[in-house]
Amino acid sequence: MLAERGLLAEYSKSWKRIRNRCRPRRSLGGTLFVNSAMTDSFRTERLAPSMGVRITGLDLNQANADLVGELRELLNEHSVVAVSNQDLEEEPLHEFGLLWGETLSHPSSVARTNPHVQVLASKDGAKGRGLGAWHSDMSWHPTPPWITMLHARTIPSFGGDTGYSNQRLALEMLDLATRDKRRSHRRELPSQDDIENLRANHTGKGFGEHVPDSVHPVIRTHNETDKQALYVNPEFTTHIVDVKNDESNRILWPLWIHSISEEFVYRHQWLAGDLVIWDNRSVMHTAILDYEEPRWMTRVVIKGDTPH
Ligand SMILES: O=C(O)CCC(=O)C(=O)O
Ligand SMILES: [Fe+2]
Repeated sequence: MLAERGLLAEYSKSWKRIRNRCRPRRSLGGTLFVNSAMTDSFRTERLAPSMGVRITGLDLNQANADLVGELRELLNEHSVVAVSNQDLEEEPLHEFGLLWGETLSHPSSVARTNPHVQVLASKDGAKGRGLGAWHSDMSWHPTPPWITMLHARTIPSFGGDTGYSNQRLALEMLDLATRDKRRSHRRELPSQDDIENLRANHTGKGFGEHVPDSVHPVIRTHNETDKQALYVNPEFTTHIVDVKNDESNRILWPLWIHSISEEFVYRHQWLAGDLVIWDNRSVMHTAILDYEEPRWMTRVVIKGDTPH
């Protein structure tokens, strides 16, 4: 009982620290106003304790490098940035992407006129039912996209959310969770020390035999903020390299259960016109395939560095 109380106190201390860190720098009536080079002000509101801001009052068809600089700061701090009420055709979406860096094509869109703009569409609802899987985009790539931007053109009246899980928080809470032996799913959880220098193989073979695998660190360091985050995911990570298969499974499965704990998750309920930008170095995400009406999204991803 005493041990439980100690653990609870530690949990609440950690959460206070995390909440303070996530607090907006300047706040006005619960929302943050940031001066923009393009508009007098755009408005941001926090989306969830774990991550995310929503921005209103912007037209990304008019975006420039200064604005992208401001959005980038918000992204580094909040990991997910949802911009409301946008209307970007494919080419303007690509142009907006190019303000962030080099865009990557995806093996599933090589046949498109512009393979750097991917279309995720379910016209008759057939593709809307299924099971999604948590992942960080294209983690099988040698330089996986540091950000993804996904634009909701048509959304179902019901369902079709996207789940995001903050992998910085997941790592930060790992050692605390390993001490919570009351919960059977935490008994086998490795500590941060156990996984510190491990590397894992990621595969994109689901998109074609020609797609090469990549090996990346299990804990990656953000190249702008220096913050560490877990970087293994159940969709593309196949195994930890240089250990036996059993040992690899023993490490990965408990980590995956931990890494999608509700406390780290934000579920984005799309509004038509949303353009959501997320930081693949800090979050995993999953499509939630529970809808039966048309859903049409366009997507651009920006090439990142080699994870380290
Ligand atoms: O359709 C979604 O909700 C997310 C799909 C996805 O994984 C992505 O765009 O990277
Ligand atoms: Fe994805």
